[in-house]
Amino acid sequence: MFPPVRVAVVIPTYEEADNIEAVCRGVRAAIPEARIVIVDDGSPDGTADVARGLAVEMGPIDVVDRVTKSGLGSAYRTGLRHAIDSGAEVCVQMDADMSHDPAMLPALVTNIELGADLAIGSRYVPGGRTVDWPWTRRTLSRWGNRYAAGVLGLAVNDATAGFRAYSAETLERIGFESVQAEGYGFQVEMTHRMVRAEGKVVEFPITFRERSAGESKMSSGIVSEAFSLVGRLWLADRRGRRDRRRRGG
Ligand SMILES: Nc1nc2c(ncn2[C@@H]2O[C@H](COP(=O)(O)OP(=O)(O)O)[C@@H](O)[C@H]2O)c(=O)[nH]1
Ligand SMILES: [Mg+2]
Repeated sequence: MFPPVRVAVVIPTYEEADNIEAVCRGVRAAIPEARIVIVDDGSPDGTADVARGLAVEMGPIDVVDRVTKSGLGSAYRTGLRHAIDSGAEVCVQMDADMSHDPAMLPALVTNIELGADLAIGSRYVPGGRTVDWPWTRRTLSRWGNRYAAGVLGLAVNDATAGFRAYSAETLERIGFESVQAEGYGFQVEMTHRMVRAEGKVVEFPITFRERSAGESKMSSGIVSEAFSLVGRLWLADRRGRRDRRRRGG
């Protein structure tokens, strides 16, 4: 048997009052002992209060309140730090809108227990898929991922996925708090760091279901940030290789 692993599930929220109960119940059912960390950016619909109410009934749900909407990347940095400081050895990130099926949590966590540094819930490996996404979003996501993986040589099919588990130790090793990107760029930059640090990355197939309640916060700014980020990371890699050559390494 493996030793017990302490798991925290980090869920960033902005205006998810209609979804937060279902996702918390799903997480509890899948991994009853997991600590749930909700990072809410002052949602006007009272998401944070709904979550605090659930904590009374369901046990460890930490609500980290931030005053204004400050982006997905910084919400993850805050939530992952909170999770590690609470003693988590495995940190999961997932969306609040039920796009990520909580029933897949044990599979992601088990991959970390078995030695992976990053386990990605992947839409783009055999067995993975997206449901109810308009073809425009599916195309953007699929080709965005091909572009990022091709340019950066990542050998990862779903580098923008938001459903993933990390070993806490590796998160510290890659210095996750200095990742600057927001939106999908955050996931890409984290994946890039993990690959460059020679972390073990595995992809596990999931079905991603478009939300049925609330609204997406995706914007054209988030997409263009991710595209230009890939260019910046490529340049940084090139400079790194050149410097190593000059040092004779
Ligand atoms: N705390 C916080 N959460 C956010 C922010 N933007 C998006 N989210 C949350 O991030 C998750 C994914 O966002 P979503 O709008 O569903 O993006 P999509 O799935 O790509 O359309 C959801 O749980 C959102 O509530 C933000 O600025 N701050
Ligand atoms: Mg969503």
